[in-house]
Amino acid sequence: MLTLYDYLPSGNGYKVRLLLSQLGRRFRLVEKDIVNGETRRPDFLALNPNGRIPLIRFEDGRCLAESGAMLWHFAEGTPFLSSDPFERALTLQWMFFEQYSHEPNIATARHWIQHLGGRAKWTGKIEEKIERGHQALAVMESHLRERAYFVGERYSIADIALYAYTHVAEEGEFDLSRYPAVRRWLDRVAGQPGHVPITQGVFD
Ligand SMILES: N[C@@H](CCC(=O)N[C@@H](CS)C(=O)NCC(=O)O)C(=O)O
Repeated sequence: MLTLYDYLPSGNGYKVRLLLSQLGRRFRLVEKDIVNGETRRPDFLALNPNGRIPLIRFEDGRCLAESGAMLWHFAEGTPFLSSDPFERALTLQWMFFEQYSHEPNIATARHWIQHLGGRAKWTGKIEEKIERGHQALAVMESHLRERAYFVGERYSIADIALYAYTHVAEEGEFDLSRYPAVRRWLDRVAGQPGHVPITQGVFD
């Protein structure tokens, strides 16, 4: 069986849990407490030298890190990833946007506020994260004003990648009422068959 090393509040891990759940693929969950440095210990570093979850270990022992790589791998050949070359490139465009312009700001602000001491402790640093996070949300809002999904007018791994931290952005003190098209898209994604909430780690 597949093994997913993960930390349940992690949006990066949630992307993989959500896709596997929607594909009906079973996996074993091994939780790692990132706040207590469990991914920085030798046993885990032997699996992922980058010291981060999520990490997938396949039945044959091979490991795959990076949530986007996992989404791509598991979605290949399924309706969650287009076979059209341009739509595949657009999927990567949004996934790279998520990793460079969205996640480093929105996920980091949320992590600092929720797990690493609260907003006041990060005064002087968090303001830039909030400003850049809003810039990313504004890009999403402008795209979604005219469209239901990010690529090809249907739900795909581009939506999963962006949903993971957007739907919990308010935990990072991002006011989503400023982004009505994003909020409608969040509802659309949450209504997809097989949807599971962020803290659900295993199949019932
Ligand atoms: N680009 C990576 C980011 C992975 C990442 O930042 N993981 C965080 C949790 S969301 C982590 O494991 N942090 C623990 C640490 O750095 O020690 C991905 O998308 O999977």
